Amino acid sequence: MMMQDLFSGLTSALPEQENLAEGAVLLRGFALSAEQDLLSSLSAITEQAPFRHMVTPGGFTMSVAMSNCGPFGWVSDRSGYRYSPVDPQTGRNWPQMPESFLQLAQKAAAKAGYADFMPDACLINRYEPKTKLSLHQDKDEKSPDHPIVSVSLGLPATFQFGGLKRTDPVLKYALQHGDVVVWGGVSRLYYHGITPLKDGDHPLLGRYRINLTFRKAA
Ligand code: MD3
Ligand code: FE
Repeated sequence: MMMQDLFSGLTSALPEQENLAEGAVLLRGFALSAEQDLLSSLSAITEQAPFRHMVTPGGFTMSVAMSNCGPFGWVSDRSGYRYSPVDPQTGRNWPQMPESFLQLAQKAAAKAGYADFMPDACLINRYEPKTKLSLHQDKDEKSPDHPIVSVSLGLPATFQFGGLKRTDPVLKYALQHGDVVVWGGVSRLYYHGITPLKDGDHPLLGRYRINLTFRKAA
């Protein structure tokens, strides 16, 4: 325990590691030691594959702006959702997954009990105030037997997750800059989303929240 904790009362009472559901582990602050590397790699990626608002098969433009890195990227348009090795906006492959991204994802997965996680896709979501992500399941990956590792950076968000059915009751959690969540086991197919982002000013990311999700797509 830090000396300060004994008498300041200012440090957080939240546990460093918490089980959110069966197979889901929240690692608070796990990405903090890598934040500089993550943010500089992120800038290099989005210079090559700029953030864009994708269109859903139903014709709605998503409020989340997205990019990808790694062998596969998640894309959506009027014809559906899928993983593609090519960025449809540039016709080029997605940028390589940086070593700092891969190492963080593997370290987090191992800590949560998934020793050999080999992601081949990293979806990068960018939120600004009012941006939301409606309740959904992640089902576009070939197998749900691999976990998903999510990394939150920048402004805090309220994350909600329920169960296997859209109508299952939801729990809400605050996700802060540096938090990492590993979703495996049955929780891998739970409905989840992000409530509209509250305005704020993050010292490193200003008015943005960035979420990285590492997946095994193929
Ligand atoms: C639970 N992203 O990209 S991260 C997504 O913050 C996505 O941008 C949100 O949902 C975001 O698909 C939530 C937490 C998360 C990610 C994937 C999950 C939770 C999950 C997959 C299965 C269950
Ligand atoms: Fe998701």
